[in-house]
Amino acid sequence: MKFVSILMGSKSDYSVMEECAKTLEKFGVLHEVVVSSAHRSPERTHQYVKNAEAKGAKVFIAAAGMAAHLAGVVASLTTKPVIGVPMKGGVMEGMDALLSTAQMPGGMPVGTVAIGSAGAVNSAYLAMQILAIEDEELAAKLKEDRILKAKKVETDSMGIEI
Ligand code: RP5
Repeated sequence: MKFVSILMGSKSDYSVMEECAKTLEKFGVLHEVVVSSAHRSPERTHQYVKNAEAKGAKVFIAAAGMAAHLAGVVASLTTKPVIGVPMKGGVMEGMDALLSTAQMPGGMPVGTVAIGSAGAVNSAYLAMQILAIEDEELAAKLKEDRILKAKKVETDSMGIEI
């Protein structure tokens, strides 16, 4: 069964990554959330990615903070798209995680989104946009969502017509 896999380096990342899961739920996209660390549980991470791919994971989302190697490790284990979400925290408020996640060597990409909450939500959207290439129903839902977002801008503009 096709699904999106969400990995987090720590349970402490879930307060932010919950928004990713909720966004996927809103669109009815199957997903599973797993805590596994690149550093604290490397073997578990390897085993999970291999099993998840065999079970039908089509896109991996990996969130981690500080020396955030989780997305890079996941990318080393699969040729499915990997989206990295840098978590805030540590002394650099997520800049350390952003660079650790994004600065992958050539040929080993991690599609990296914004630090924290916006990144968590965008990781879900990006995963869905990837799935929607071959899922017309999901593509239609994403288009409808864009229309609603544009309408909200108009509503928020307090009666000023353009
Ligand atoms: C990273 O270290 C995790 O992804 C988390 O963002 C950060 C801190 O982890 P905890 O000490 O809260 O478990 O590996």
